[in-house]
Order: sequence, then C-alpha cells, then structure tokens
Amino acid sequence: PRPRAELAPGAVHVPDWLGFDEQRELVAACRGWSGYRHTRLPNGGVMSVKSVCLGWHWYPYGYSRTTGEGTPVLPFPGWLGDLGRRALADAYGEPDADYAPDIALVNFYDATAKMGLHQDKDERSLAPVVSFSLGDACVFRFGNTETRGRPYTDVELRSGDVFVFGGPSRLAYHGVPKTLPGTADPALGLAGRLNITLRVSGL
Ligand code: MD5
Ligand code: FE
Repeated sequence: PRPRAELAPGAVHVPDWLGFDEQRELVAACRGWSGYRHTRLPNGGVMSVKSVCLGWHWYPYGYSRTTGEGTPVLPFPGWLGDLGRRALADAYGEPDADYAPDIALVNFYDATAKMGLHQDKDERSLAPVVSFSLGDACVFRFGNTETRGRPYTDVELRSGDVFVFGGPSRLAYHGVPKTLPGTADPALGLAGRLNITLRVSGL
C-alpha cells in the first residue's frame, strides 16, 4: 500500500483516493467535455498534451472568458468543486468550506506526451491546486520554488491518486517527464492519461 506523503510543506500525495467507480465517472465526464486542443505557446512551441478548461479558458499566460476559437467556455460544474473540497480536506486533514475552485484544467497525455518543468503562475489566487490522475501512471517531477532543476523528487502518480499543492509548494516547479503507457486498468477504457487540476482564478 502506498501511504499518504507530504513531499514538502503543503504538497500532499494521497494515493488511491478515488474509488474505481469514481474514476470511471471522471473519465466519462472528461470524454463529455469537448474542445481538447494542443495549446500554442507564445514562443512558438506547441504543448504535447491536449487540454480543455472549464470555467475559464487558459492561455499562456493568463485566463479569459472566451476561447481563442470563439467557442464557449464550458461551465465549471458544482459537483467537481465539491469533489475538490473533499480531496483537499482529506489531504490536509482539515476541512476548508471556503475553498471554491472555479477552473478545471483537463490534460490528456497520449503515450508520448509530457510536460516540462514549469510553475503555475497564471492564477491570481495562490489557493491550493487539487490534481486528480486517471488512466496510465506517470512520473511526476516535483521540484523546488527557486530554480527549474535540481533538487527535485520523482513520484509515480497512478490512476485514482490525488495530489494537493498549497502553501509554499503552490509555486514549486513541476512537470511530467513521461507517462507509463499501458499501465491503466483496461476496465477503465482509457488509453493514455488524464489529469484534472482544480484551481482558483482569483478573478
Ligand atoms: C499534470 N499538470 O499531471 C500536472 C499536474 C498543469 C500541470 O502541471 O499545469 O496542468 S498539476 C501539478 C501542480 C499544479 C500546481 C502546483 C504544483 C503542481 N506544484 O507546486 O508542484 O498534468
Ligand atoms: Fe502545472
């Protein structure tokens, strides 16, 4: 059994937090959301993950009420905020009735997708980020707040895991150097990895 682990102050990994039925429901919800796209970076690069946002549209580096393509921004569902509040309470061992995420960023990783080390600085609020992993496992690299580089810790995130990033860890560098293709439970019906992060825009 993988124990709950605090990697750094405010950075808590809760393995197997989601039951299998909850994982299936989240995968089904992710399938229902449309508009996944490879985000284009200002420097000309294109992200290898495909993403869709609920509540606010993420563009590097900020959030807007309209997508670049002019398609409507999907609503942020109340049930997802409830799930995030429960996850936060279990991770920190303390409920926070005021935690009100209004953004969900959903990332889909195919077998070759990855995410370079970065900080999440596009939210005006430094409230915690709650992350749900589904499907293939991945290597998650959790770094430090000072530099893009060592020291960092590699953690395997598996389907059903929750990770909460708050406090001093909210601005830590982090990334996904690789996924572990084929590790998802076939009964989940997901080839690849989905990650849902809940955030507070502060807008
Ligand atoms: C992922 N997503 O697995 C990760 C998990 C992203 C992103 O990094 O920006 O979409 S969320 C990890 C995260 C979020 C906020 C803070 C910290 C990590 N952190 O301080 O390490 O697709
Ligand atoms: Fe991030």
